[in-house]
Amino acid sequence: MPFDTIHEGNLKDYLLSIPNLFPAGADLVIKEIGDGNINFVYHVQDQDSKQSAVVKQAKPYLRSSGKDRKLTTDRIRIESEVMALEGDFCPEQVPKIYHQDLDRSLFVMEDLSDHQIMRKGLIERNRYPYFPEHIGFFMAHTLYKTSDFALDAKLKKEMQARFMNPEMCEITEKLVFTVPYYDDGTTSYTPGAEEQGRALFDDEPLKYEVAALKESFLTKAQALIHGDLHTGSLFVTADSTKAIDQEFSFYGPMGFDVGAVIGNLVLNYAAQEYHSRNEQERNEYRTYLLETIRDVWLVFAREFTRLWEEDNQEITARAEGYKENYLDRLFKDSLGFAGCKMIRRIGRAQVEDFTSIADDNIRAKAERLALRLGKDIILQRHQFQSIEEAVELIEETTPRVS
Ligand code: SR1
Ligand code: MG
Repeated sequence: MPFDTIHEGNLKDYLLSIPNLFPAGADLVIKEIGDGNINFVYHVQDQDSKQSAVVKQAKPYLRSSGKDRKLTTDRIRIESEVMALEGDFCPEQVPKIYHQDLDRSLFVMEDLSDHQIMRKGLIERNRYPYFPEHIGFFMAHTLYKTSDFALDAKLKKEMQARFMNPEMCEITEKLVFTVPYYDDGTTSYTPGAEEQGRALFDDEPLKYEVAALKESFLTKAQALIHGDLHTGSLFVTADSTKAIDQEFSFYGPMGFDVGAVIGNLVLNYAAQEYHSRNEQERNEYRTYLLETIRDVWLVFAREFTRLWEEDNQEITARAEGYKENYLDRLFKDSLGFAGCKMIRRIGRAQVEDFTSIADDNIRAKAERLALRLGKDIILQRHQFQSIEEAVELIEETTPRVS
């Protein structure tokens, strides 16, 4: 069966032909559940045993743009291999993989229906007390353990070659670092946020900083990064966190993952302009988000430091002050990328935190706040000595945006 013939109608026979996946003759009910831009995702459940799984298939094009927008199916190999590797480091933080079929560009994984996409959970103002521990641990282990500090330099370069991901990187290079700052006529803004959005095209100090951050994304092969670790790529419950959607993974700057998590928490902070029902609720939830941002960084830095001290293969990394300097640069990179990840979501590639805002005036105010915070974080990050200083900037700037 050629891979492009897989669809809701014939997936059942395909799945039943895979040994040890479902019981022979199982009564499988299949539903397409994917609402992402890129791939096709199906939920499968055996009606008798209630056993379930999720199938993800990459077609040779971008789902949201149709067959004319070609896109390599190698992304499914990268996603499933990175997910498996991350599962070796952090088994609690990724879905289990049951089956991989690269001829059909698909894999079958654990069903996480008992989890919720974190972006939706934050919109509902849910709290996730274990999230900083989970995500800080996940990022420290996946990033450190694929870096030159943990791997032999030749093995690391082999990994780098295995996870080259030029077509997916190109999407990020364009949408995160270029489109928001260079008018190509494709970006439209919410009325009321247009002036601030378009002002980016002429903001030379900001464009200078973003150029340096893009250079870092293009050239800094520090670790095998997730590459798209926003709150829509995280499945959560009150006490569980799982990272999905590793299709953008490649050897890049560690701060891009840390920044994605921080930046998307700040986006939700801005969108609480609407999602909180009154000022007290807004203040309380925003305080929770800021504490979460602080703890994400602190747990990440603690765990990364512990891994470095326990096992660093790179003898030159023992030079006095080098570890502290590395972490400081990583901190500032993370903040810079956080700002870029915020700004890119206002205008072209929008997210539900804002699209779900029914009142145009409030949405515009929330978007102006997101743009301002993204810009200030990028420009001021060099001065920050601690995550608390970045959090203070967010707190102080918020009332100034009307
Ligand atoms: C065309 S894909 C748009 C965005 O969705 C993904 O989650 C990535 O963030 C990508 O930039
Ligand atoms: Mg995705």
